[in-house]
Amino acid sequence: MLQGKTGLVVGVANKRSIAWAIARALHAQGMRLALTYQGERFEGEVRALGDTLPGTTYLPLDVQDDAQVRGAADTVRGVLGGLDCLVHSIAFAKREELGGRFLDTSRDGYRVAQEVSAYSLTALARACSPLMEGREASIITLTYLGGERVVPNYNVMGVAKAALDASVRYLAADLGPQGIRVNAISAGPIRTLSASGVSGLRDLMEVMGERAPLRRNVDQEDVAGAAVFLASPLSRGVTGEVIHVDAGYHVLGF
Ligand code: NAP
Ligand code: 1JT
Repeated sequence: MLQGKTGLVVGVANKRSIAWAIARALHAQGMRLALTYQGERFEGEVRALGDTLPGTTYLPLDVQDDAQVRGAADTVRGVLGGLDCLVHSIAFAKREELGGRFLDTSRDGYRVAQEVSAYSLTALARACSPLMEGREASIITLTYLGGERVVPNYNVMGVAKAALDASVRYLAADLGPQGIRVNAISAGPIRTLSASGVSGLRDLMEVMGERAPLRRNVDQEDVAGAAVFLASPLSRGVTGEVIHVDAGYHVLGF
């Protein structure tokens, strides 16, 4: 379904990363990929994973560095030519902000969560959009219910996800005329590096699995399926949307 298309996937840290499941699923449909790694610390891990997907290229990207964002787009132009798909699967907040009261969020904790988790989508979309023009391209980001409703402990990340969700709508309006679609996948809780060590996540997942309409939790492959849909022409009429891949949990009002 994605033969001859190219994709830039941002947010692979290890084999449990949602971005890694998405990369595998896009590659399985024929997409040629560029994967990014944040600093040399993660280069080996990302290359070891990516080398199982023939044709993959690698580039360093810390989204807090404008020069690296521009550099990533330049590298993609050089290596892949144009770009059909951008997957944004990154978020960051200081551990001490993911607990206690949102009321106690520090100025710096608020700034860094917004910068890495929300502003980075706009920065990447701006850098990559010239490579995406006239190709029915697709931008996909990952969000969480904590941006729409109060989820205990999610705190400053919830406010960052609310900004991310709104950014999807404004970017969809800006980039629609160039044929570029922008959508988010709202995933249910999944045990990944980011989610590990988050207090209360185990209980939250247990409750979700029992109460969600599908009576189960979701995994990385569930999310990857929706990403293939959003990357493919099957979703050509969809933009500015948040698709919930959460076993239906978000529809509950009790
Ligand atoms: P993950 O494997 O830890 O992925 C998070 C990624 O963000 C890592 O690759 C991390 O890179 C990257 N990152 C953080 N700061 C960065 C920066 N300054 N520059 C570049 N990359 C940076 O966890 P994940 O669960 O797959 O998270 C992916 C996305 O899914 C996030 O947006 C998250 O909010 C969202 N999501 C997750 C869940 C869940 O329950 N797991 C649910 C809904 C939505 P390094 O590790 O190299 O720092
Ligand atoms: C980050 C972290 C972003 C954990 C994340 C995330 N997006 C989803 N999760 C999982 C999660 C986290 C909490 C939660 C429910 C789900 C941690 C590092 C920073 C970025 O609370 C109930 C806290």
